Amino acid sequence: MLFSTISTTASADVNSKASKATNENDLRLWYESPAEDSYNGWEKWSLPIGNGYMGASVFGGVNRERVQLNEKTLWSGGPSASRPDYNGGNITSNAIVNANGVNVPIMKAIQDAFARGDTATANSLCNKLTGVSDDAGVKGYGYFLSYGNMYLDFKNSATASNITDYVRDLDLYTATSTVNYKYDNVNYNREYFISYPDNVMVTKLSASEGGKLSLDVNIEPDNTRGGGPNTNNGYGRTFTKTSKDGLITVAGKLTDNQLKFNSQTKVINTGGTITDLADGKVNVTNADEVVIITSIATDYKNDYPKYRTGESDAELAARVSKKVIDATKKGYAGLKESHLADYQEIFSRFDLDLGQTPSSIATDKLLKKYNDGTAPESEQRDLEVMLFQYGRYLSIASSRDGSLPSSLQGVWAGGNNSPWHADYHMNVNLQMNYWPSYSTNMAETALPLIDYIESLREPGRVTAEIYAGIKSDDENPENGFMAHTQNTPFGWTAPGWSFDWGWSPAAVPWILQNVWEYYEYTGDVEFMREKIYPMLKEEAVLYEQMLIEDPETGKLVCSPAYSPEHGPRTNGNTYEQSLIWQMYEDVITAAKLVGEDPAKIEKWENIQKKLKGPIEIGTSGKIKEWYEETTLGSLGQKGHRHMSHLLGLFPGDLISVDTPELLEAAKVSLNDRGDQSTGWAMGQRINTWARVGDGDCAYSLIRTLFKSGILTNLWDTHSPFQIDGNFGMTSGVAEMLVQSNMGYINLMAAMPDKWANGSLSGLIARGNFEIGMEWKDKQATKFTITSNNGGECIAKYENIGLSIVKDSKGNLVNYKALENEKISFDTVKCETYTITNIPGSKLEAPIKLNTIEVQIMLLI
Ligand code: FUC
Ligand code: CA
Repeated sequence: MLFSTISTTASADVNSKASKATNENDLRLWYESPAEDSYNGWEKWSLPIGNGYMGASVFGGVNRERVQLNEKTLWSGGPSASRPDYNGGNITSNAIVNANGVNVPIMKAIQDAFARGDTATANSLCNKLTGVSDDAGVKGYGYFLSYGNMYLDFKNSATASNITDYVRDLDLYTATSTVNYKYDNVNYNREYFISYPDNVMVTKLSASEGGKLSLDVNIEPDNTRGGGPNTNNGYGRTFTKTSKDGLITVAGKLTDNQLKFNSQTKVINTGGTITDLADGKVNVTNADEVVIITSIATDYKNDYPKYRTGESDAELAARVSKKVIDATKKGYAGLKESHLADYQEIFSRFDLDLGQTPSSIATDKLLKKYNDGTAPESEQRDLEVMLFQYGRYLSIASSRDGSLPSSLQGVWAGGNNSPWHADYHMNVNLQMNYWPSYSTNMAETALPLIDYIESLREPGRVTAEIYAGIKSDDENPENGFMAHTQNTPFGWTAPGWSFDWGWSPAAVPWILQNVWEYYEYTGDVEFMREKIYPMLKEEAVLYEQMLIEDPETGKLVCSPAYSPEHGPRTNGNTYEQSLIWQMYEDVITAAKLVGEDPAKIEKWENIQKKLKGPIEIGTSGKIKEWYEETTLGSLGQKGHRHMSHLLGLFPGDLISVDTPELLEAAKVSLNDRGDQSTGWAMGQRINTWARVGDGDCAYSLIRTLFKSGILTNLWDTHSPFQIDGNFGMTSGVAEMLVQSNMGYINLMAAMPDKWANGSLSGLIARGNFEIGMEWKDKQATKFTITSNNGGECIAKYENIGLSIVKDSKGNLVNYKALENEKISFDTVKCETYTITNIPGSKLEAPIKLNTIEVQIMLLI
């Protein structure tokens, strides 16, 4: 085995993979040198672990190990003693006096100006339709901050140049990172994981000889501004650090908003001695093995308007302390077992085989070979499957029930000045973070998103009242909430401080698609009734009041509008109209399912019918992005990274293979946008080309993404590092394999030539059907469909109407052959159906017989 040399130093339990793995390097990111100790090293080379609440990035330094620590709620901004009037960024006096001397929200005045044909006034009034500017960093927009670093300073003379067999890795089967090397004939091993069930980070140090571990353990809060724009990011903090009985306690608060934080790090030695040092570090001398347990928390709570748990310093400390004490009692083996059980239960649900062979070269080298075209096919597949599964890994690591959702950088920040504040952007980014959650069988990782969007309702009502004049009160409770391009965990729902990037009310209808899809995939009606429908309904009610009649067409339009992030300012656009259409589509379906609000359903159906657009084809044969667009490029920029006018194709349902004319126009628009773009934008293009049904185009986008959008640690880069593109890639691959948004399961929907042979299991289609597939020479040989909820299954594949369907007992299942290569059959909950004997696509004009006859014919 070529790769055996790199595994000799790892301890046995680290190498024991889930049963699927056939090879040490299967789904393993690995490198032969440490990440450089710098921001650049963090961004491109460090390896991320996390449990939704906490994140850490392992550098793997030889003499000095650095583990960057993150806690998802450590945010500056929001309510503060220094900002008694914090109001989520809303400008409270956002009203103007109209010609009649009456106060009206600016939005209304802009609409009136558009209606009068006075676009100059409309344009200039848009400049007022903003939130509070927080360029100076004092109004409370805030930053996701870095907690700090754990440093392990080893007391030997090992350096990068006098050791051998150095390997650090991240194993996606075990969600564990290790560092291994050989120094002076001793094998040293470090292991790191963050457990969700126990909410602690566990570090284990071992060596092949006793008494070899001597080091100082240090937790260093991040009290530096960090590089980047010269703003006040609120990084400053006061804290105390003490060590006692091997426990390092850091306790303090952020100066900006008085947010309390506490971390406790317990150092446990086997053999040797342990000493508390005066500066709050812990020294270990001559130990055989060391286990370090870390837990971090803040007193943040996603509860408007205070956003605090109300805990005292002592109560917060006690909460963290309990985690560490419980984990210490449980011990390393027990912690590892719980971590693996929890993580693998989710991760192992989806398996993808594209004929890959795990490469025997380090991941950064493989990436290079992939990009310069010298990697053999099987290694190309290896990297493609790895990036796909990495997106699933990153979801599980950055978004778990009870945590805030995954932000622009998941749960990782390498300093206090993260790009775009590492916030929640909703004009594409947060949506993309959750595109793969359901189809790749990790629905529970989307719960933080659903909770978070729900938490925007209360502050969002204030924004709706101030900006759109739509008020929620006792008479009209839950009368509509608004949020825009960017928001924070402190309910910042105001538009941004510049209209042109900041105004985007349709961001909420858009993110509600991610919320609604939880129901579509899981079929959990009760959850939908309690949690999802009320959100959709409130938004539908908002738009009942916000839509106005377009003076030219008499249709309903939301105005003003701005296509992210290139405008221009118009009276409605395709972005907003198609998202509003989809929101009504989903809320109507939801209301019918829960059997509520018949009057509303009628009203919403009328509104939906009267919507301007949503999709129009222009003179250049493209999907128009603006209704006043003449030829391609006559408004806005050609080739722009955002594809907001194509949201009806993906993730929406307005344009599909079933609307060929619109689909053709969408292709013109897609080609106009081009392949080369920023990381997330290429992620979006993969999904969109997959919906076109063009697997080769989608595949070529994956190659382009690898070339210019993937860093050596396989994080996606915009640039800089932005995690959405990772999730976009994973979702895109799932869309290439199977689609289910058009009322049926479209099997092998967009297979590229490069993936001619393969198999998969565990892909989820809407209706909670779990799909397995096997294919050879691009021809399906077998489908399995497990019906998790029962109900009718409609599946589409070429010649599927001539195949054989059997249940798990081998009984033939009677199906109806439908038009357009579809079949339909009733399913029993928890039963698995196998579809085989699918005639190859070469078959000429298959005669459609009734099912029984076909099955009999094929059996004899
Ligand atoms: C959107 C994009 C940018 C960037 C930012 C975080 O506004 O247009 O490219 O990804 O989000
Ligand atoms: Ca949909």
